[in-house]
Amino acid sequence: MDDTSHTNSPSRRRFLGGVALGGMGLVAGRAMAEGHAAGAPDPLITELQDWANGLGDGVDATPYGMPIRFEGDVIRRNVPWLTADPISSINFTPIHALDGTITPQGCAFERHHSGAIELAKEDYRLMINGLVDRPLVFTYADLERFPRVNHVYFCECAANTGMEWAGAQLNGAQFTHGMIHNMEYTGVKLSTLLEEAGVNPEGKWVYVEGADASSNGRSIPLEKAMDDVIVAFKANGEALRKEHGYPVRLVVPGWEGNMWVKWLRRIEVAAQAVESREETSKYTDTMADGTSRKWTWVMDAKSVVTSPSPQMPITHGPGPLVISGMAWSGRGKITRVDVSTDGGMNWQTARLAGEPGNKALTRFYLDTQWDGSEMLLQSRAIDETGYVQPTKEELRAVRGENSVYHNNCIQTWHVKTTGEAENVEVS
Ligand SMILES: Nc1nc2c(c(=O)[nH]1)N[C@H]1C(S)=C(S)[C@@H](COP(=O)(O)O)O[C@H]1N2
Ligand SMILES: [Mo]
Repeated sequence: MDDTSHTNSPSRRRFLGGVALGGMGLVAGRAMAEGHAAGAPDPLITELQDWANGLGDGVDATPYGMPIRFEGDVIRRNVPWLTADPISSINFTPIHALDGTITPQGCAFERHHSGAIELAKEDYRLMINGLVDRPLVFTYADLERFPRVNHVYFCECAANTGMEWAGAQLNGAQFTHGMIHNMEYTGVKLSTLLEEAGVNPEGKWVYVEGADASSNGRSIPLEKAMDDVIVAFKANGEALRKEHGYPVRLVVPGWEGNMWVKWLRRIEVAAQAVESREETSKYTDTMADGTSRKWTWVMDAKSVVTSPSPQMPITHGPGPLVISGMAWSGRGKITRVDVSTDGGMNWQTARLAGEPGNKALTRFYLDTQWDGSEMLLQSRAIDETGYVQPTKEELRAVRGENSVYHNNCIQTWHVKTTGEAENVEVS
């Protein structure tokens, strides 16, 4: 619990807006974190409460349970001005309010190009055609007869954090980093189905598309398709929700979300990538010199402090403080996460909760003591390839400010003496 991160260095960096960090003083009037150790008796302890004086709901009150009403603001949220309409739009996972690693489907972000469609299992067909020995069509029931796998993976939209390139913009981890979810998928390996169809030697790519109007057609190298891609029908133990591709979606571990085709209807084995279609050129990154980075499928290591953060202010005074966040890498496992409370001058190694998963979210904690002074809170992820999450300056130096996709830079929250937090940049 020893917090070694605070220094009084005069060279302490300034953050956007030009305000220098203040002193180290405690907040006036703030009590230490403690219960009702002394003083007036607590009626919640001494008095009989309503909920103990009558009966609760019977077992059939909610055949399918929803979160209790007190958690009613832990929901997906949209930023209306980002896109023209909610049909071809995106919303954000309330990552600031979640803990652990698994994202409940009910609040996992959605991204649709032509809306979430309703497709019954009975009407579901999956076709494999192209450069195969036997073109095949599977029903949903057919898919259930192949050997199954279970894996936890994150799915991150390539546009996650995309609004933050030019400057700190959206005030909340939900909005800056919420185009991500992490679920346990059950399904059949794509390689199992491709082997059933028999891929011809000329086959080097698969073109995958969905049953919705946009089709969201994408080309995936055969090597990846045969590696860890899953044709999934369950998430977190239950059927996929409509908005996540019911009844079947593609899971493309570690790769950008747009390749995770929902309402999967066709897989065509091809000699080349289908590039002529408009969609395949959408997810390119514009570099500082105007050229494009293309086929940047893998999501690089990234992390964010989810609490404290703008939507999760510190509501207690100085004393014990749990700093929490999540880290992930499309290249494998997270090996270390560092946390800084002074804008990246000093770093402490955070505690990883549980074994880091492969291409899955890892939860980290820094159990620290807050002295009540301002903090410039950051986290920095390192993955098993040795890759270190870059600062915003480092990333801009390579990609410029005109990029939209693949912004995996270190995020800074300015935590004030009041405990409130704000999205800022250090420079
Ligand atoms: N068929 C289909 N699949 C799709 C899309 C779509 O619009 N249609 N959107 C893609 C994009 S851009 C992303 S980021 C992910 C989001 O998955 P989710 O809605 O389950 O969060 O789905 C991908 N798969
Ligand atoms: Mo996306």
